Amino acid sequence: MRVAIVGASGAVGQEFLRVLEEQNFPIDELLLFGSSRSAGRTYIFRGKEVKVKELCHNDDFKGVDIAFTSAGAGTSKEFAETITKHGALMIDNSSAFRMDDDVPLVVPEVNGQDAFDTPRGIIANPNCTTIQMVVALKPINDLSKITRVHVATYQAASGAGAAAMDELVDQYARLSRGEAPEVNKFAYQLAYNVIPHIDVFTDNGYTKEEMKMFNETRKIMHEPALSVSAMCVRVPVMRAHSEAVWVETERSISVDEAREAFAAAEGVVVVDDPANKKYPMPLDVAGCDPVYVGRIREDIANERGLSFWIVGDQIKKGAALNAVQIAQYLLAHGKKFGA
Ligand code: 11C
Repeated sequence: MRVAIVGASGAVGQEFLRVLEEQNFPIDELLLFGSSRSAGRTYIFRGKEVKVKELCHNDDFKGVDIAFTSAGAGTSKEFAETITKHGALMIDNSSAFRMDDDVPLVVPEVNGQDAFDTPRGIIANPNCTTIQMVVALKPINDLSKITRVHVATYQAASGAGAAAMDELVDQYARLSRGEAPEVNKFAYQLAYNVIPHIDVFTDNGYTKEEMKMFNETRKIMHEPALSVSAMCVRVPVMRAHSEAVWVETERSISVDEAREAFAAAEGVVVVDDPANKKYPMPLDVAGCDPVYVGRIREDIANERGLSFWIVGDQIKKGAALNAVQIAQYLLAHGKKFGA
């Protein structure tokens, strides 16, 4: 199997290298692509150096079976044809094609089967906040249809990329020296702050990030009428997103029932023992694969409501791992590559 990573030098690109190794993904040859700036850099994969090639409009993707792309929506749009024209399956981490009817938007634990319907040779990986939320919504929705979701997010710097993570570290360092922090990647200083603004604002007062949670959740869960109201907030955390979630279901679900369903759900780990101060936190979850759920309780403001707290590593399950799991799902369910 020939596998390519596009955007190899970015935070998600680097995570692809780690996840493909960790998952022992079947690869005969790995190709790395990036911008002219990152071309020529080398990275180690399974003990061997691999050099980054510049992404160009040529035939470099001939013979590639799967291309994991994470270089921004503009690059994905510009290079989709170049990447897929010889038959490579593009698993795209950007927002470029997520809401296109002829591109499946996939979280394997929820709608893995959709990954087989790829008329354009493209599968979209959802937004990180959506991925971790739908993994947790699925077992509840299986008990009783969810009619409404409210969610407040606490999103790490990693969501804005490697340079943003560096900026957060640098802001704390400068402030500790009594210097003014540099602000480039966020709207304001993030160190010692929270910023209720991720991506751009849309006409309805929600941000694009919040509308992604609304639209993507409906598409992945095949629930076109589901209401999802999100408030997305950037917090000075390095690399795992947290979410406070309130759901309303058609019938009321007890906490015990919910806890049992979460515990049995694929990709979910329950950490819920408040008496012993046990609940998921980003510091503990960074670098881990599952979505962690805790603080499971009845919503005292809604008799058919449940509330819980979820934490997932944004670069792993929120990005690279989910994309690799899509490919693993296809392989496990009979898709042939390189035939
Ligand atoms: C963030 N969720 O935390 C965003 C990053 O649509 O893939 C991912 C943006 C996307 O800033």
